[in-house]
This record gives sequence, structure tokens and C-alpha cells, in this order.
Amino acid sequence: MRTLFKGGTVVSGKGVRRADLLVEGEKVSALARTLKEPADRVVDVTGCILFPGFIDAHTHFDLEVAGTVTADDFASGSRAALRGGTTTVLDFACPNKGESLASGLNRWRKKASDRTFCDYGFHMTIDDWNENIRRELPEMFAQGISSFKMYMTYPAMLLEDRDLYWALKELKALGGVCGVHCENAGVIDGMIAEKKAAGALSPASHPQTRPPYLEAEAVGRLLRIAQAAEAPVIIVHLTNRDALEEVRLARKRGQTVYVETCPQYLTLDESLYYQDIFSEAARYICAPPLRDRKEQDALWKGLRRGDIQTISTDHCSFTLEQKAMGLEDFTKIPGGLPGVETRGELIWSCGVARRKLSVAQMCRLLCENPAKLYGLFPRKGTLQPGSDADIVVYDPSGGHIIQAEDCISAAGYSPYEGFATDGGIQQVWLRGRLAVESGNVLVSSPEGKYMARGKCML
Ligand code: DUC
Ligand code: ZN
Repeated sequence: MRTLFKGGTVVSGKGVRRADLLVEGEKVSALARTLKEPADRVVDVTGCILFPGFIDAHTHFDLEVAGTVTADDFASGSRAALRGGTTTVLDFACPNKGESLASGLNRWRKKASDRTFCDYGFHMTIDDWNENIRRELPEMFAQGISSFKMYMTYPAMLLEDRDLYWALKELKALGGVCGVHCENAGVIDGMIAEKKAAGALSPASHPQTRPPYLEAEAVGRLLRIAQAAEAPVIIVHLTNRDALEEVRLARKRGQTVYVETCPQYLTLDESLYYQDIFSEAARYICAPPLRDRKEQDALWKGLRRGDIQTISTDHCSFTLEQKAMGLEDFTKIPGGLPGVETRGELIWSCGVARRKLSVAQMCRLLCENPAKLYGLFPRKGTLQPGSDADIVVYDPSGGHIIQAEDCISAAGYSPYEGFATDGGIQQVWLRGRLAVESGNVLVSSPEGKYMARGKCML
């Protein structure tokens, strides 16, 4: 099957060009100002922007959190991803403490295989450090896993500094990269205990016990540990200016540091936790928490200057019933927001349409950089001959209102309810097949492929 996209504007990380694009089977086969090749079907994309399929390098589908399981599993989460223009997700395989990496990976493969509608891969979570885990790492690379995740918070997952150091050193030797959740666990625990003793159990206590400086402290400490290990590192879901300043200092010292932020930190703010109706406030509980508006300005500036390399979602969805588990005690509210379905339109609307980002910058942040960072480039993240024909057709004219009733994530609510988009996603193509049109998911069976990934090329 040959499909010719005529009259569109094709985006890469370098810029935009008016070009026709030919797809043969699952791959892009040609790109030129005008193509006259015969085709089985011609898609008129005049006036539209063609992005490579978006990559969301931070999702949590089918994950147990706080005694419950995320609303979205791989089936519902990946359908929502596709609807939002995301054709590849990277989820986190999470072995339990004491479990081998191999058995954690097997569990995640079972959760995902034959259930996933977009292409997918896994990062491997390292929540324990010992000789057995060290020995298992080469097998992870053999299985196509070249990126890892460690936590400096959450008692069930966190690693102490010595283990962070050893793990980073080992990953560096093997050519891997590691994302780290940076928050100071000890002080947060102390502050939570104080709130509990004072009976201050409402959602308002959540941001107060996880202030931005405790994130910045952990970022600074991690970067000194990475300096000792001489290892590159990724700061995931960075939320604030002080944390970004720690990154700048480390880069000045010559360290390799990559930064991810998320749409919620760019568009929502902490006033949402101070609403009188606790069930409303609970919708926004995530860690790190939403921040003050001035932090958003620092993040947008960081994106423009290239200090931040990727925007992923940390999609970790719970229904309002699940969020209500903690209405009497904010520490029992399962943390995480749905976001995989709305990221592209939010970043276009708040970034490109408001001239905070160029179209090429958006392409770098959602497509090219994650593909390079996580070893998927040039199969993913770009539209050039030989790449997978994952295409987002974005129509910048018009717009719509984001409403949960239109969304297909199993969360059943959207943190962006009522947001008016600039333009919208008109079509999504997954490896040469039309998967979404005008908000309707057309694919009826889960045809997502597991992506074995190579090493970081960013
Ligand atoms: N933060 C969340 O809010 N949820 C999932 C994991 C995380 O780090
Ligand atoms: Zn996460």
C-alpha cells in the first residue's frame, strides 16, 4: 500500500518545510517538495502540520500504587495515547524489592503484549542494588532495555546514596542511561509526620510537605553522585527553577545531564490543592506536586533555551473514586495524573500557539529528543525515508474544548477540563495505518509492537 500525503508542512527538529510525503507499507519512502509517484491513496493535508508520531517516554500503565492499581492498563492507556498523537510509549517495568529484574520484566511483558495499541518499550526500575541485580543488567540490554529508573523517594523504591552511586557507575560502564525521581525522602517524611500530628490532613498539606527546594536538594545531590560516578543522568519530571539551576551548575562542571518536564508542571499550578472541595483538590495530587506559577515561567524558559530536552507525561491515572480513598488523609490519595491523551494539543496550544516554542522545538521535545535519548532514532522521532510512518497530522485552525466525556482514558476525568485548544490533532498514523481520525480511534485490535532499543544518541 502506497499512501501519498500532499500539500502539508513536514516538521523535523531542525525546522519546517512544505513537502509531500510518500509512505510504502509501514515506512516513509520519500519526502520532496512535490511527489508525483503513483499511490493507492492520496491524503490531502493542505494547511496541516505533519509531526513524527509523538513519543511519551514516561507512562505508568497497570501499576500498583498505594494499595490500588492505575485506572489505565496497557489497552486503555495506549488507546488514549494514540488518540493524543502518541505512537510510542515507554513504560516503567517495576520489579518488587527482592524480585529479579528478569521476573519484573516478564510481568510487564505479560501486561503489555497483545494488549497495546501503540508501539511500546520499557525502562527498567532499579529499586534494590545487589550483586544479583548487577549481574542481570547485561541481559536487560540484550532484551532491548537501555534506560533505567531509580528513586530518591518512596520507601518501597528508594535507593540510598551509596547504591545510587554504584548503580550509576555500572550503568555508565554498560552504556545505559538512568532517569531519577529526585525528592528528599527523609525531610518529606518528617514534614508529613508533623502534618499528621497537627491533624492537617487535607490535600493542601501535599504541596507543603513536598516543597520545590526539597526537589532541588535531591537534584543537586544526585548530580554530585553522578559526578562521582562519572555517569550521565536524566532528571525526570523536573518542576522548578532551583532544580534547573542545579542542572546548569552540573553542566558547567562538564557533566552530561538530560531533563524531562511534564505538561502539568507547565500549565497547572498549586492553587488547585487549596480548593475547599477536597475531592476537587485530590484530582491533582501527584509527586512532585504542581508548583507556583513563577516556576512555570522558568520551565518554559528552560524549554526555549534547550535546557530541558523532553516533555513526557508521567501518565499515572486514577478514577475519582480511587482519588477519594484519601479524602480524610492526603497521604492515602494515589498520586498521579492522566495526561497521555492531551499532551500534544496542550503543548501546541500553550507553547507553539502562544509563541513560547517553535514548531521545531516542539518536535525536538516530543519526538526527536526522546527518540535519540532512548535509542529509538531514526526509526522513530523523525519523518525521513526508512523511518516508521508514524505521523501526527495537526490542523492549527479551529480548536476544541477538552472534556473528560470525550476522552477515552479510564481515569474518567481530565485535569485539563474546559481548556480551549488551538487547533487539534486531525489524524494519527501508526506505521502506515490510519489509527485515529477526528478524535475517533479506528484501530480495533492491539497492534502495538515491542521496541527493542539501542543506546542513547543524544
Ligand atoms: N509520581 C506520581 O505522582 N505518580 C507516579 C509516580 C510518580 O513519581
Ligand atoms: Zn513516573
